[in-house]
Amino acid sequence: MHSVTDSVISSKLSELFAIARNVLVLTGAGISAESGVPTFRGGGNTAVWKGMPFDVISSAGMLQRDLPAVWEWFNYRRGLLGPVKPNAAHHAIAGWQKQFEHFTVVTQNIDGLHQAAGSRDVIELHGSIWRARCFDCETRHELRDLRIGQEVPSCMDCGGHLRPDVVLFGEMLPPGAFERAAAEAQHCELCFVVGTSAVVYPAAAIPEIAHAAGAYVVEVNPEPTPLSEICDEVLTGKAGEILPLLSPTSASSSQLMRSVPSA
Ligand code: BJW
Ligand code: ZN
Repeated sequence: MHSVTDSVISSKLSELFAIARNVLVLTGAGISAESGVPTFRGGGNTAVWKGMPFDVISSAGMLQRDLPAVWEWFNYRRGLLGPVKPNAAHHAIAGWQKQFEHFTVVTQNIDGLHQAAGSRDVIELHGSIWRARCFDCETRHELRDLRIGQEVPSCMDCGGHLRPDVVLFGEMLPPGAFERAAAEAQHCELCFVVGTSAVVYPAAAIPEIAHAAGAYVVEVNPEPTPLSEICDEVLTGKAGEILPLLSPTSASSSQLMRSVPSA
């Protein structure tokens, strides 16, 4: 088991963090793990629900075959998420938006925890578990206040069937979401990749774009990922322990800095 003591922040990163004007953060399920939200992959495990791997139940095919089962799966997860609170990593990132001239949070998560921590204008690549969308008229409906039973809910505007407003495997991302994230990645100087296995595309292309455009790419994850090789720095450990160390007010940040020889 890794802990934050396995990782130290380089002087290069702390310098860049102090002077950068344009910073992008891409997050995945791992950032919410310390809030108690299960991840999909990691630690050698894959999430399974009622005997079905999540990539079967969370797929465009399942939506066609069994819409009630898809609703049951997302109702179950909304129930789990109800009492969940953002953790130190979400709060650190929300604090960073005050520090940089241009700051972008791109998330693959559908849990809304970045917004709950105070992050604004979050680019949600995979939608939100707190919204439904009408198959017929495409109207989006807030689910937080809606009582959902066992049935497939109907659209309040046209009576059509609703579906969770999330991006399932084999579906397109919300119009413009990837394009906006990719444009921000092109221009950032510093790119953090936090708590993602970096296997799902096109989201995993965001740090690749930042790297190709010359950004300093930093991964924060207890485990290596396919992206680790192209990262300029890999901080091995939990997001909730590592990210607050970068925040300017963190008392312990200076103790964890080290000098790295320049490449
Ligand atoms: C910690 C931690 C701690 C633990 N601190 N870290 C190119 C190549 C190959 C395939 C494709 C490709 N382009 C597209 C595809 C197909 C597919 C895809 O990528 N497949 C690959 C998996 C093979 N992509 C799609 O289908 C996408 N659509 C698309 O491309 O449209 C165009 C198209 C349409 C039709 C045909 C062809 C193309 C859509 C992808 C949608 C993904 N949806 C899901 C489900 C959302 C709804 C739901 O929640 O059920 O999104 S899948 C699931 O994976 C979810 C996540 O957002 C996503 C990414 O997972 P994430 O966030 O990385 O989590 P984990 O669990 O994988 O990793 C957690 C990490 O955290 C681990 O590394 C841990 O170590 C770490 N961790 N604790 C920090 N405390
Ligand atoms: Zn409708």
